[in-house]
Amino acid sequence: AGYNVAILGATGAVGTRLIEQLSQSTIPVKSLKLLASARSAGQTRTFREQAIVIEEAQPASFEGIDLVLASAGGSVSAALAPEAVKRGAVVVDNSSFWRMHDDVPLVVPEVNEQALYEHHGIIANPNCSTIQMVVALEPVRQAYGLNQIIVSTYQAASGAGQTAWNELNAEATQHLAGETMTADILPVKGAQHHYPLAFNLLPQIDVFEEEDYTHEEWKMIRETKKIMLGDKFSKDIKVTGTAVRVPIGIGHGESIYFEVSDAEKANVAGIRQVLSTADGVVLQDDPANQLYPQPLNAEGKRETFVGRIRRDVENDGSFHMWVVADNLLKGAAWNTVQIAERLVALDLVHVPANVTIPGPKAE
Ligand code: A2P
Ligand code: 11C
Repeated sequence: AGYNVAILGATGAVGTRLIEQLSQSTIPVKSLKLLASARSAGQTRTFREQAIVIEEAQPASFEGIDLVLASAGGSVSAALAPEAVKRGAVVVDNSSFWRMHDDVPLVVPEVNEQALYEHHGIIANPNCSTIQMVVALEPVRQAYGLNQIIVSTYQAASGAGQTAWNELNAEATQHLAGETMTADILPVKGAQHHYPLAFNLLPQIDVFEEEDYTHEEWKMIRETKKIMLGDKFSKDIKVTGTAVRVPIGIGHGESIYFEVSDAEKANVAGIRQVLSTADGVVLQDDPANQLYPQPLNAEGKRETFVGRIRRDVENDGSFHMWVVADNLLKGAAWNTVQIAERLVALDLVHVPANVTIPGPKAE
């Protein structure tokens, strides 16, 4: 009994944690295949005390595989996820490539697990900053309704991958040694200009798109609507925000302003009560004792931490909160493995007969 599992992108910042989270999960793993680029083929990684040799990912790698956990970037997922599905594997994908496809559920188990029943072989894991926001806000929406969300993010360097995180550390060392900081990656690979992140803040995550919003900001808008409302263009909740890169390694922070629908019923004590029992949430909200979420304390944890809940003193029915999570765990590897655990529990680890396998189509 058990599943033949493959991890695609097994050497990356997220892939490394996929191996770890899978080893700690309840999923019965019959065999595990570790896939990456040709550059890593031949290296080994350990899973449940067993050494596994990394192989170069190719379409044929997915023969006999039941479940793929992927985090190798959009272009790799675009090419290889349909190849895996064709061979009968269900793919849980971390890249942004499939998220907005109509046949691809975009899932945060605490919020919209039921969307898993609609899968056609590929399930998308949302963007890290979206995941922690909807984990914190869905219980509020269930209790009081939501009209509007305005978020400002404080995002760690590891969100942009291991190389960006290395760049931040190198810049900090350079600066403290009195040297000029060199930047080649952030704010985004391939951009015309690169700026140091150390001792700095960069109000640009990913490329600029329509209305001068960045791709990260559009992701937070569209993904939030798809996850909470099932429609990426819904107007039922207004969502907007500003995404900022901050000079830390792990742990995204978010300052969230939200307006509830039922202003008469909602108050701070009620919101705290709702969040104190919400799935996947840890309430850390005690100003008198200086208790509030911090990235250093969230690192390595699966939960989303919420604090600084308070009313907006000018707008009735509006509130503020501060939300922190480990972007590589709840934001990526843990949410992916959690989706896989739910697929196993619901007996959904099979490609339904007669479905259209999603063809490559940009998000
Ligand atoms: P590799 O280490 O062999 O390049 P990160 O997001 O931290 O940069 O990690 C990206 C992951 O995607 C790595 O595991 C990387 O493997 C993998 N990857 C990159 N290109 C390919 C490819 N063409 N085929 C398979 N895996 C790839
Ligand atoms: C960041 N949120 O922090 C991005 C990384 O769509 O999965 C996640 C990219 C994604 O840079």
